[in-house]
Amino acid sequence: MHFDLTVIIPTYNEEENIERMIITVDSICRAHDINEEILIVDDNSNDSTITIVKKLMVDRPFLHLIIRTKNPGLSPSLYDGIINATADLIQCIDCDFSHPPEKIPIFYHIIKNEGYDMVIGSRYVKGGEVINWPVLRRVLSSGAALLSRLLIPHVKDSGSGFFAINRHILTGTLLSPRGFRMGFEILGKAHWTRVHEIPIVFKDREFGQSKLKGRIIFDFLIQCGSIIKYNFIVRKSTNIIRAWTLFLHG
Ligand SMILES: Nc1nc2c(ncn2[C@@H]2O[C@H](COP(=O)(O)OP(=O)(O)OP(=O)(O)O)[C@@H](O)[C@H]2O)c(=O)[nH]1
Ligand SMILES: [Mg+2]
Repeated sequence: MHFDLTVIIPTYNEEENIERMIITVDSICRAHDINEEILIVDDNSNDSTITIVKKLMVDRPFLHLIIRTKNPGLSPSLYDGIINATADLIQCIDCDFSHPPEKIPIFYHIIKNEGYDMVIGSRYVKGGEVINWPVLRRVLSSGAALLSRLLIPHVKDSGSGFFAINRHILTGTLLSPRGFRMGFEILGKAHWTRVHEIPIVFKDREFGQSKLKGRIIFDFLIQCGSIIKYNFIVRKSTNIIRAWTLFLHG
């Protein structure tokens, strides 16, 4: 079956959000004539997320489910979703409505028709913002965004989980997904030439629990080291230099 776009939704215990998210994404794609695959990548949730998805799959041939039992984590789940996606164009979106699903057709249009390799929903470009976040989350997220800009300076929000890619940029790339920042891993290592950011308003989740843990900071620092090594020691990529060139030359 041919799909125009694979929408990957990573889940862990999202029983309050999953049904509404699947129905919302599908109705938005239908309204814009996008023939989408929805791929749920679940880390073996112990609530009723998997049961709900299986029930919805009965009359939705575009809805697919991967249940993971090893190496849990958000980035490893997104990576599994990407390598199992049916379409060449791939959209990642959180399940908790923090990312506005109504923007999916904009990502799709830019990546399909304007030749961009990656489109990022950014909280830190003009028009983007974060609402309802506690001060500590704001400080940590802004700090990580600043540190990320030391490596990939032309992208303001490389940590966003709301992004779309053309899968061709991953050919021949060795990713080491860990932590929460899969987009940053792709920016640091994959073969992109053109990246675009669009503003998004990021809302804190209304339902369900956060899975963010303290070790996410540790994972991020390891990831920065891995991207530096990939660029300057293993020399499999020149993305850091390219990003700085793009930044300095506007
Ligand atoms: N498969 C999988 N999905 C995860 C994991 N951790 C989080 N997710 C999903 O990834 C998305 C983002 O996780 P969140 O817990 O919302 O993280 P966050 O947005 O940084 O934090 P809050 O919005 O405060 O909860 C959600 O759809 C989660 O269900 C994980 O370990 N495995
Ligand atoms: Mg969230």
